[in-house]
Amino acid sequence: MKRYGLIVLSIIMLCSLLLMPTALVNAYEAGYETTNHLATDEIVMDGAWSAGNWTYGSEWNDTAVPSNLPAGMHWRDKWTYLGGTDIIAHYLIEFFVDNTTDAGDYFEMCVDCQVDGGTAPQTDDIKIYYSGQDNGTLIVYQGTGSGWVEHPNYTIPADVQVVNSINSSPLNATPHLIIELTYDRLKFEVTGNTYSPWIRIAVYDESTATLAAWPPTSPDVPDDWGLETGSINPIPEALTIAAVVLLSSVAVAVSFYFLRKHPKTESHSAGKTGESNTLSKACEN
Ligand SMILES: [Ca+2]
Ligand SMILES: [Ca+2]
Ligand SMILES: [Ca+2]
Repeated sequence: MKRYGLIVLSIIMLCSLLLMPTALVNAYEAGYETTNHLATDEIVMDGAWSAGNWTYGSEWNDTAVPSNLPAGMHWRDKWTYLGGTDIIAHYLIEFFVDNTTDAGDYFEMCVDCQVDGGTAPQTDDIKIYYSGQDNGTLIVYQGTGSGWVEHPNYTIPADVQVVNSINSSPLNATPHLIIELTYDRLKFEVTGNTYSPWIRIAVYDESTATLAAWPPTSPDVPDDWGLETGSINPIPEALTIAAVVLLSSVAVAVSFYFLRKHPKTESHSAGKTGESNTLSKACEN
């Protein structure tokens, strides 16, 4: 009997050890990460890169660039204090393939406010959903444990605001959809201790039936969203302007090399074109 008990105890301990990594590692979709820095400048909500006297030369240069951005889509974010203790999050989303204003266009951002994941939206999870364009319909949803219902308590634009335009930008000279989103973190109780929620951002163009999502996962499965790590520090200028200068220098150096070493005798392939980011329309609310 004693031996039997020891065997059972050993099996339990072994199972505990095997389960431990799952329990300890707070998993999000691997490879999808960014840092949300304290803004150097507060944005102008006009759905475009606003002209102005910006510290880093433009409205959205004081931001990090997320890893693994999908082809055809770009987003970045920063945050500000507004009137004391409120934490205001600001997002820029650009969708290069969409230059049409369609009723069926949408943008959505899911936020796991308490970073507890799950296979379905929980009550701490929100989804900011904007359909159409140009004063489109903006709704904030809250998880129920199995799906989404409209959040019972929010006001526009005090708690959440979305403004868009079809415009050119420093990221792409061809006019395309540009979205600016601002929302009050404390209103929706986003991770009060760390301000590092899991999030998912997606845009859909009805005209081309193109969905681009970061990560390319379901809006209904918090376990599969990416990580946004909040930082109380502004992004070091060295990581923005200097990085652009460095990349430009490398591009110039590479161009110079090929011009010098391979005059006329070789034709260089233009390279692999970007893969289509046309995905099936995974989920429409
Ligand atoms: Ca702006
Ligand atoms: Ca469109
Ligand atoms: Ca959650």
